[in-house]
Parts: sequence; C-alpha cells; structure tokens
Amino acid sequence: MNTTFAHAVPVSPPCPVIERVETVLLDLPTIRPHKLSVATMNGQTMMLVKVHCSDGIVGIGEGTTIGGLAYGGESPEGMQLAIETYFAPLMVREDATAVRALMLRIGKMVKENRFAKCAVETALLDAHGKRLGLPVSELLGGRLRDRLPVAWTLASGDTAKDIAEAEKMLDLRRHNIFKLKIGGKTLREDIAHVAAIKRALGDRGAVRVDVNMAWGETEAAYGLAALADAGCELVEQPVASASAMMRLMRRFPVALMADEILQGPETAFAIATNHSADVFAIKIEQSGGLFSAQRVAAIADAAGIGLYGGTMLEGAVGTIASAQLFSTFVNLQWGTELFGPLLLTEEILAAPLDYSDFELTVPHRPGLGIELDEDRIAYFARDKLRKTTSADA
Ligand code: MUC
Ligand code: MG
Repeated sequence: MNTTFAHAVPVSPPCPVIERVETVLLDLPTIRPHKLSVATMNGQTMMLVKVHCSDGIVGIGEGTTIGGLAYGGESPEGMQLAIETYFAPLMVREDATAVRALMLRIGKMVKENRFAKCAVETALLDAHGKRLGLPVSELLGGRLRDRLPVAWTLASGDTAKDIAEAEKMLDLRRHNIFKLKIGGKTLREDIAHVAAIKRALGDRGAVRVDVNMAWGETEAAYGLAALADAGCELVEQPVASASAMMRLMRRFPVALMADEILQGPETAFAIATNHSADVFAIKIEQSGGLFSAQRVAAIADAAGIGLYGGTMLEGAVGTIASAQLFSTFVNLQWGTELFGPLLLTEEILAAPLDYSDFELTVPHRPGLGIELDEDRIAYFARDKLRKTTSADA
C-alpha cells in the first residue's frame, strides 16, 4: 500500500492591496449661521477620501475642520493636498488588511496632519470592516452600547432664537442637552445669554457652554463663578492654556472640559498629570485618528477624568466614525455632541442616520455601516472626484 500522500500545500489567497486613493471636497450649506468665538460658519466644507482595494472594496473617511483654518492648523484643502501628495504614495500596493501597521508607517513619514490621518484611517477601517462583515466598533474591541446621547449646539448669536430652537429640539425629542457657544461678546452679555436660556429651559434641558479659548484667566474666574450661579453644568475650554485651566480647576462648582488643548495621547497625559481638566472632549480628528482617540480615552479612564464624545462638526461619515468609536467606551459620562449632519441642509447618505429620543443609533452594518448617495456627492463636489494615485499609473 502506498503510504505517501501528496499533501496539497495550502495556498493563501493574496492579501488585498490598496489600488488607489480618491479625494473630494464637498461644500454644503448650514441650516443657519453657526457662530463660534473663532468664526461664523454659513457652510461646511468636508474632505471625503475613498480607498479603493484590489478585492473591490471601497472604504470612506472624512476630514473636516471648523471655519477653514480658523480653528486649527489643518484645512480641508490642505488635507486633500497632503493625502494626494504624501499619503497616497505610501498606501498604494500596500496590504489593505494591515490597518494599524499601515497607519504606523504613515505616522513615521507624516509627522503632524492629525485630521488627514484620521480621514485615511477611517477609510481603511471602513474597508476592512466591510471585508470582514463587521462594524468598525468590533474592529476597535467591541461596542458596549448601540445608542448615544446627543447634545445640540445653540449658536445663532441671538438669545430669543436660541430659546426657540431649544424648545423645538425638546418638542421633537431630538436633544435635551444644549451647548451654548459664548466668548464672542462681553462677559456680561454672555452670562446674561446663558442665564436667560437656562431660566427658560429649567430642568427640561441641561445647559453647557463652550468658550473656545476666548477668555483670559481673570475673566474666566469671574465667568466661571457666574456660569455656575446661572445653572451651567460644564464649561468647555474657557482659556487657551493648559496651565491656566489647571489654576481654574475646582475653584467653582462647575466642571471644566478640555477641547482645543487635547491633541492626542501625549497632550492627554500632560493634562491628566497636571490636573487641568475634569472632562475630555474626545474628537477622533483632533486625536489623530480612532486608535489614538482610544488611547486618549484610556488615559482619561486611568486618571478618573470624565469623557464626552466631541465633534469637529463633521458630516455623516466622520460622525459615524466617531459614533463607532464612542460606542466602545467604558465611560461616556457626558454623552456626545454628534449632531454635525443635522446642521447641514443636505443629506449625503442613501439612508439618513437615526436621531430619535435624544439619541443617535450606531449602525450595525459592516464597516461604518453607511452608504453615500453618489449622485448627491457628485452634485456637491467642488471639483470632480480626484483620482490621486493608481497602481497602474
Ligand atoms: C468645538 O469647539 O467643540 C462642537 C460643537 C460646535 O458647535 O462646534 C464644535 C467645536
Ligand atoms: Mg469645543
């Protein structure tokens, strides 16, 4: 009897590679002027990135800023340029399944550009989730919740209009947490504005404020005392520096939240070490991507700092990428503000997101779990979709 067998050597299929990267800038109007201390937005520009893989899967990601360059160092146009010129050549022909390894390689070659990195990482995770049949939350360790509380930002610049808007949101059962943008007017006017809104809403709505760094330290000391008296529960980034935040901590019965000074794990560690915040507003773009934002959350948890799911007023893609991540957080004591798509007049998804009963539903379908309406993307594209790099170029 012949005892030798010709063993078939298992041949693993070649791993899918990235074939090309596309970007597009979309200009979408807002439902009303959105007034922050740093800028007034009448529209939002989002940079969408598409990563095309050799297995036919396409992942999408978003990079969005507030007021162009008014908020930080990156702009949608700058992200598009960085991705076309520097990211895409590092990505093409690389293993599309090794997302973290590829992002680490990109990180070695691209020092800053946290927002652009986030957009690309989101697209890679979306593609890989679609490939595996899993939502992005499961690639990040597994979701702990399917619904996220969502705050609404009142920023019309007018107290009566803001109260009417808050009443509408309460009636619709869409939001019962309100963040007021202040810092653009005098301290006295701002405090009167907050106090009037809290008086009108009473216990039906929580009131928080975001000063976007507009105050000096002395002004902030007066401001925090008055805001606490007015019933405000949380003050976001009243001053620009982390050391001034530290000196203001625990002097007033109101929680202090870090936003602009929180720019990834290293800054998170320094803020935690120096006791400069009670709460972190975690933003996936500002953190440098979803994996980095996860590390920021771990630092907060270890330091006993509360978590809040922040937004850069992203559209649907960045919003759902954030939601997929926030759904995995053990602690999310202050909810989220993932309302960005609701600030825009136009829908860019084939099926709109579910905002109901004061919460957003985190999709269960593979990847980000959303689908673009390509006709609308083409309609709102500033240029036609730009093919940046292709394997056969
Ligand atoms: C910020 O500073 O937090 C979040 C809500 C909003 O209206 O602006 C953003 C940015
Ligand atoms: Mg903020």
